[in-house]
Amino acid sequence: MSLSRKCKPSTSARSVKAEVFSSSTSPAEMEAIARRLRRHIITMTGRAGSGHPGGSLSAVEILLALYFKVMRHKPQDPHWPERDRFILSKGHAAPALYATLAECGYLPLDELATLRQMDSCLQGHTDCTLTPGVEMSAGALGQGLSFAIGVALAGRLNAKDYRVHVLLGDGECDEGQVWEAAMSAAHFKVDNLVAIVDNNGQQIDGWNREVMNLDPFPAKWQAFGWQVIEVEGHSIPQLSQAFDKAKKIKGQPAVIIAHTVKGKGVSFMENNPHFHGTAPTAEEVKLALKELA
Ligand SMILES: Cc1ncc(C[n+]2csc(CCOP(=O)(O)OP(=O)(O)O)c2C)c(N)n1
Repeated sequence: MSLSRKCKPSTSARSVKAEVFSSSTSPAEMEAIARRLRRHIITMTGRAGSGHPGGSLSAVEILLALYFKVMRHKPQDPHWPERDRFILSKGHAAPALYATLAECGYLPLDELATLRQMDSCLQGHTDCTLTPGVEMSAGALGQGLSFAIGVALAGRLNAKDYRVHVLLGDGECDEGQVWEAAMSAAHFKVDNLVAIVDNNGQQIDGWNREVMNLDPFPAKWQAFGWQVIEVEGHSIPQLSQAFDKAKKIKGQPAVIIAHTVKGKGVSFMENNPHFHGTAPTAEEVKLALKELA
């Protein structure tokens, strides 16, 4: 017996209107959506009493740029064969992805309140059999880049022009599989693929430089045959430009190293490893929502 159910279809005005998402969302609207995404992340994890708020908050603008500016996709048709793909490799940041999918219209906003419940379609880590718009079940770190390369190569074999985007954590890059995959993407000249690293400098136990130093991080990707683009990861214009630039790179994969802040947007969560995998208390939810009002 399955303990989880599929999400209800969305009936939001946005999703009914949206055929293919276009990049017409204004900067002010983008800022408002970013704030809403952060509010969703706080409310969802606070209500669930568990989850990963820190690495969800750091990824907000990356997801926003992709889903509202960069990618070609149809919320009403999650399996549309021509869609650009987004793969969340750091699967613990599921709240950020669920909030983004709900804001786009893949699922109703009120589903967000069910995060991590036994019968919810929104599990603590992503499950592609339950949530519309989720491309890969994740949670075991290190696998998403390999998966994304497979999806990108399939696109090439099938003469499809979709692009594949995969979001990794920087702590996740401690995994050897990431570098095996990186090597193969360069070898096979996978240029319909963009990896984004949410470079917030922290992982589960604190700062990367203390747990496992990744430096020199951009030089490592370059040495593995990737084009590296570095951006301020909370700037939508910089992210959008980086994705445009990545699209023009031929014969080589591209990685966007997005410099971000873990817990971004909530003063007491920023750069605080406690909120890697701990939900805010009811009091902290109140304080956070006040800051994000
Ligand atoms: C294979 C594997 N090992 C360990 C974990 C436990 N774990 C969950 S999140 C995390 C830290 C990830 O750090 P990072 O990728 O930097 O994520 P972010 O800081 O962006 O949340 C770890 C070790 C896991 N999910 N998978």
